[in-house]
Amino acid sequence: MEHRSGFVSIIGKPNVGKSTLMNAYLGQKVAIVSPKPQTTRHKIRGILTLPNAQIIFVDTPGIHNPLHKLGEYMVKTAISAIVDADVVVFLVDVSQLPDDEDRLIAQTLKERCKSPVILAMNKMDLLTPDKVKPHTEAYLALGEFKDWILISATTGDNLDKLRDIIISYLPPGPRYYPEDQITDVDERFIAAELIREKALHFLHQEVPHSVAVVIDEFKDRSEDLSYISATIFVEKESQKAIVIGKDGAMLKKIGQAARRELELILGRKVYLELWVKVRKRWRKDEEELRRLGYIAPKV
Ligand SMILES: Nc1nc2c(ncn2[C@@H]2O[C@H](COP(=O)(O)OP(=O)(O)OP(=O)(O)O)[C@@H](O)[C@H]2O)c(=O)[nH]1
Ligand SMILES: [Mg+2]
Repeated sequence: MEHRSGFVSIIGKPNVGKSTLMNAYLGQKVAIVSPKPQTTRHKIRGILTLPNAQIIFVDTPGIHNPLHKLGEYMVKTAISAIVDADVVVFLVDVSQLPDDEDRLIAQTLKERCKSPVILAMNKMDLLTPDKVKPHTEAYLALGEFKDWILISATTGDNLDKLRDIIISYLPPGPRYYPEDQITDVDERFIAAELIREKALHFLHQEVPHSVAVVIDEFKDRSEDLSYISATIFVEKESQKAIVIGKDGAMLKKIGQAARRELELILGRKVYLELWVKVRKRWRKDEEELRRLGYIAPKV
């Protein structure tokens, strides 16, 4: 069979499992995951190389009604991934009925997407039998889809079938990336994201959403030891106190968890130093956003 390749954007509202799905296909955590919505903030490519095809997945921020400039950046980023895609996977949480955000995305796809759209109904492991029919029908009514399937990104159910459907809609093409490359992001990005993931995990309410992480220094001290210094930015002094915790206990927890996982991913020892700083209302400030690495694509 002819070799196929292309960009497959995973589009959906926050928290439906887009990053979990991409990681499942790659067999490795490339994009961070959390039970809190609006975890992913950037486009992240994950490359799946098979004998007959190369799928370049593009994980995207959840599309939502933005409340601040960071949210606007995230939605623009996701929409730019719709425009650039060869195939779009519209991911929904089938354990719930569609809501306004799902309808907004379906409408956006209708207006802006020229490529085939596959509806993937995720979290089927949470779907009770009585809800299968009403829920699948409600999602199918949202738009025109080339194909649709029920999946579970966490149990792996039907992921092979979805992969084959995706490949059947990819154009013929070469391998764009070497077969051993699984992402386009570098170790600095992964380190910053993992620190943010642990902050999301340990912090609550508004605090995790106010966190941005910047790597200040990333040096290989020897073949088996890296030195990483990073700053966690928050929006208020009160949040800074929470992130540091009593006698630095919270910062220590975040640092230890991040270091452990970084060592696994990088395959070497990591010396991690964390700092906490306040950048007042950075999520609402264009200039601050740019400084923190959120540079909006044109769409
Ligand atoms: N039960 C169940 N949980 C899932 C499934 N897929 C993802 N999850 C969980 O759903 C939550 C959100 O997953 P993410 O992958 O971070 O969701 P996302 O769509 O990338 O979210 P944003 O980045 O915020 O847009 C996590 O707690 C996942 O473990 C699934 O198939 N079944
Ligand atoms: Mg995500």
